[in-house]
Amino acid sequence: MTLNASGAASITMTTISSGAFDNCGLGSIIMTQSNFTCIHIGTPTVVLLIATDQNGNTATCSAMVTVVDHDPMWYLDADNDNYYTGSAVGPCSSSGPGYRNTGLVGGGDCDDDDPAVHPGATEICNGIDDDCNNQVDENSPVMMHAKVLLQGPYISAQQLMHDSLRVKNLIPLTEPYTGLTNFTHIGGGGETTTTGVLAVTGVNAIVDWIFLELRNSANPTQVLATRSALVQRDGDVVEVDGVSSVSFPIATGQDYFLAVRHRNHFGVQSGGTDTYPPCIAVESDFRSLPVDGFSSSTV
Ligand SMILES: [Ca+2]
Ligand SMILES: [Ca+2]
Ligand SMILES: [Ca+2]
Ligand SMILES: [Ca+2]
Repeated sequence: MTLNASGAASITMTTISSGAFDNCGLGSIIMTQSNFTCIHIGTPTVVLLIATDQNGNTATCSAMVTVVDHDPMWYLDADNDNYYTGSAVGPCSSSGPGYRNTGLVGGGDCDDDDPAVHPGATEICNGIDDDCNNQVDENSPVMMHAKVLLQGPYISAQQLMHDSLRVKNLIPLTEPYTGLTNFTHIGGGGETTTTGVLAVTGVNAIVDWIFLELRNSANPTQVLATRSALVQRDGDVVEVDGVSSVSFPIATGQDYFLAVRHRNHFGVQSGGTDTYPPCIAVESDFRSLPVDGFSSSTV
């Protein structure tokens, strides 16, 4: 028999015998043991059922009871994130604070003091292994902080671009490059922003959508990934939220050329490749190029 979660179990007379009878009438039936606990695990116990009739005659039958520990077992989940660490222990083992036997999803919690860390957690850029797969900050996208100035809206006296398109509500909420000749999205496309982002004024006001390309370090004519992004008046190239570094879902730790393109302007490409590590936005400053966008590596 199996102990319950409290480490207890019991048997009844009918567990041993379906019944007893006597022609002269039964006097009494006793069972030598009915309750079992952790101390009975491992060593079989003989239980006797002794029936006595009204004349004092007795008859006996016996059963061998083997007690096994409770299943499911207890597991240590000290941070209560539903993932345990270590191996299971039974109710009769030294389960103490932090042990649970219900509601668990699985084991392998590599930090049982941090409920944000467990198998299946989202790996984020924080210098630790959030999902317990022995890799730190894997799956990080390539991130970049590019700066670029467009000649058309550039006001040299202010060293800023004007944001007339935004003021006139001419910036679409969805990027305009999908479907345009000479702009082929790879991985990107369909990016959208919000009216709230386009309501920002000042040096961080949005000037327009631009088109970013990461290109093969061994063959810069080969585009590996694209993203539509926004450019602010001071030249910062930002995500569709208007502030964040631009992310590409492409392998980190590799070298790429970066090209910045616009539907009404010449594009530019980085003069050399940059290595893009996980979780770090690589700076790419194109503002020192001639403002018409030409460079030795014009694309
Ligand atoms: Ca845990
Ligand atoms: Ca944890
Ligand atoms: Ca990881
Ligand atoms: Ca991480």
